[in-house]
Amino acid sequence: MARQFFVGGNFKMNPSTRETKVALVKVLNDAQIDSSVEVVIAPPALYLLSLRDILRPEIKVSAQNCYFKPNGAFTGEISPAQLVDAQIPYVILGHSERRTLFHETSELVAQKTRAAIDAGLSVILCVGETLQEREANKTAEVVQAQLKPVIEALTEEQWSKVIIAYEPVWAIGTGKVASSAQAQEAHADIRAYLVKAVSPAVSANTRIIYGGSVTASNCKELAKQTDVGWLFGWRCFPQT
Ligand code: 3PY
Repeated sequence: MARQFFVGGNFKMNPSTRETKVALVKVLNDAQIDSSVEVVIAPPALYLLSLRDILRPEIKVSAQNCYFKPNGAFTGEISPAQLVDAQIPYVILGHSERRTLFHETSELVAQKTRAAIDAGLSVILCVGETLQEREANKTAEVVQAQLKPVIEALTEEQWSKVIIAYEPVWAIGTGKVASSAQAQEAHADIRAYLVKAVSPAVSANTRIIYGGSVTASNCKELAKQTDVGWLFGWRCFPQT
């Protein structure tokens, strides 16, 4: 099965005005998009519904996070069932900003991933190592430890709903980008791990994208190596 090329945009906690949002939507709605590419943008929760309604239909909308419970007394959280009910097809889980700033463990990320997929969402699952871990040659070990609880939580069939985003922490918000060779090596290690830990079919079919300081100028080179797409952070969008 050919893996569909994926381009995602993670807005993080941006934009901060409605005018900026409107300008951004215009850019996206006017853009030339190859019909073979899946395009997904992840705005703050506040804008999910309005963007879903004003973006052209082939651009999908993703939440940036969700909880694992379907409803209840969880102030500030959104449930997978609520996202599905609002016709939001994707959620980003395990972003390094959530792992570090909000202390999300890999076990919690796995629990959320399972709940999201059970509810009917697709998940952009972020993994990646810190600079210290890379320098200690621990990239594969760290990424595998992040993936392991997810592997334990999901059935083999559920992997068709997962896109793995390899996002080295040292390349998030720093302007430092992994070289295409570094990204390719990490992606190849993830695929090799999936062969052993899940199955050869899941390894072959799962999309693995790169995120971390991707820009219009470096994305072509990254795409040549990694074959499956990228996730842009907010700073790469036109910030009018
Ligand atoms: C970045 O590019 O900074 C990201 O965090 C993408 O998710």
